Amino acid sequence: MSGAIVCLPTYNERANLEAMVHALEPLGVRVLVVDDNSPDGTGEIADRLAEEHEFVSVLHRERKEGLGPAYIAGFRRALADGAEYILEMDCDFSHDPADVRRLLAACESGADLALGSRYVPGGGTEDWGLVRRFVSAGGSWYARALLGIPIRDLTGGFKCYRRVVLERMDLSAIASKGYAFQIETTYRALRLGFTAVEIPIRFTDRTRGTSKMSRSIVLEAVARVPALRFAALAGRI
Ligand SMILES: Nc1nc2c(ncn2[C@@H]2O[C@H](COP(=O)(O)OP(=O)(O)OP(=O)(O)O)[C@@H](O)[C@H]2O)c(=O)[nH]1
Ligand SMILES: [Mg+2]
Repeated sequence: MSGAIVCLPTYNERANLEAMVHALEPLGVRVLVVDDNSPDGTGEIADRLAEEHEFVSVLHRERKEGLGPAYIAGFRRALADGAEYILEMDCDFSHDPADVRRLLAACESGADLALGSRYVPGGGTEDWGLVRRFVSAGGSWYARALLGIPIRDLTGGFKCYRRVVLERMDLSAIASKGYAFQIETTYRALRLGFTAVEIPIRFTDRTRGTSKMSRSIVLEAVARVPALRFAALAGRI
């Protein structure tokens, strides 16, 4: 069994989870579903899949607290389970499961952190309207400018970490819940001296289930970016 674990956070993903697990099966990775007590029964589907497949396991959390806390719980479990590489991925097919191999290959050939990136040549978004494009691209531009780091796509949620990156990161200090979590984890990794590479990906809109993106998630990111910069200036990260 490969040393890679894909953390799949789920909240009301009953229409996507089983297909996603089957899409990941041929890749030889382990899958850790992190479900926040989804009212639509995603957690029970995850339990059944874990019974049927040795490569699948489930972490049940009491309540929905956002992506950040779900991923942190998943990272801790993946580290405890001995994963060499730990991946983040949405469970709505916006991220192409086949790209897991490309992110893993980047880490296997030396990168500490591989980022699925929409904003490098070869990457992009499909089906997005102007507003969504503007919010996403503007968000990455804003974070890049304020933090002073050369990463084009800072808010993406398709990532592969080499184990040591998460071991060295102070996971309990991470307060971000939504997109800010993606910015914060990448920034912390770079501050620790790790290397990041951007791997071009095509991002497609979900066709099943509903988005959990909200205005408060965007506003959190807007506020967290300067807070992160100040924390770095003060030597706290
Ligand atoms: N465990 C857990 N998973 C979550 C939570 N919020 C979102 N997710 C999952 O995180 C992934 C990404 O969430 P989405 O709702 O697709 O949000 P998004 O990708 O930022 O926004 P869209 O592009 O509009 O879909 C999906 O697999 C969700 O089910 C949460 O609070 N807890
Ligand atoms: Mg999504």
